[in-house]
Amino acid sequence: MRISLKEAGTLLQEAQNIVITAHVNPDGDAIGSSLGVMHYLHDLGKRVRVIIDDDILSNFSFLNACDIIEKPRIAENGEKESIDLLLVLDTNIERVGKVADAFLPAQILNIDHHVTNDLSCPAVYLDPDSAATAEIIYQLLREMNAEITKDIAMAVYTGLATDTGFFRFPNTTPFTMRAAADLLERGAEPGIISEAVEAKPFARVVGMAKAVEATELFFDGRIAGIFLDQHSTEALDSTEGLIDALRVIEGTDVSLLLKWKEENVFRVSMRSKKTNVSKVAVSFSGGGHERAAGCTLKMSFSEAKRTILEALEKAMEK
Ligand SMILES: [Mn+2]
Repeated sequence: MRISLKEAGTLLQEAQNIVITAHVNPDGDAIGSSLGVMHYLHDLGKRVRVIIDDDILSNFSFLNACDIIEKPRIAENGEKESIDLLLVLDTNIERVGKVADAFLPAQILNIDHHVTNDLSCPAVYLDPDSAATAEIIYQLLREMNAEITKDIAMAVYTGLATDTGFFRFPNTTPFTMRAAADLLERGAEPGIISEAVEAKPFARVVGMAKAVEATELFFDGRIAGIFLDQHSTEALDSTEGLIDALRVIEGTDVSLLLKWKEENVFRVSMRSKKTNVSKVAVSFSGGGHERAAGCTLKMSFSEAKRTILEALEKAMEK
């Protein structure tokens, strides 16, 4: 059921023992939003933990309390721990991994900005017009008259900045910029944040350059794609940011990254300037936003490549 921002705030205020979680493969928005709310609830004297079923990139360790993020632990007898509230951020509950099995929450509150959220949680605040979940968190904190400390400002700004490509993507609105300006006034340090978030090991920079060299163009150059089979995927320690290197190619609408995940399973990420790639992602049971979406294809490498290109060309013809 969809609820208002005020109702979401009431659920947070009423709970004492709270677990915050976000999607696996957590990005700056998932981590920044989680830590932002965590600091606020902690300042109110509540018992609050952040539990995410994945590794946290060291790029985010500059954020205060990033080191308190835990992984879920399932009790040996399978018993779930009772808590007042499970706060699910930046995804619906489908993508939180084992966190869903570890707890028995009296209430689940889902806050998200993905247009593909299926509203399956009992209480959902969904705003697909928000640039980031962090932007909703900012609104929520203002709604609750929260004191926005430097720790909160750093975390929430990180979410805003990373989901908007540092305020360049078309999801950036006047409200996003005003929120960011306000967070700067409350202590967020944009230079420190961008430097930390964008830092990459030398080997990754060189590996990415090699991957970019293998970029292929399709459909009169309107699609630019990198296709990584098992060998090429394993040669890279991360593909973070790789797809963004293709966005700048002149005449390209859709940038595409296909990478190996496991035997006959490939992960597809798409970014676009015009085409609604969330529709393409949803047609393969994925999700995301109109201009940034992803899905998983269970088939051979060559089949996956052909399948996603055909779907994209069809979507672009309209
Ligand atoms: Mn997000």
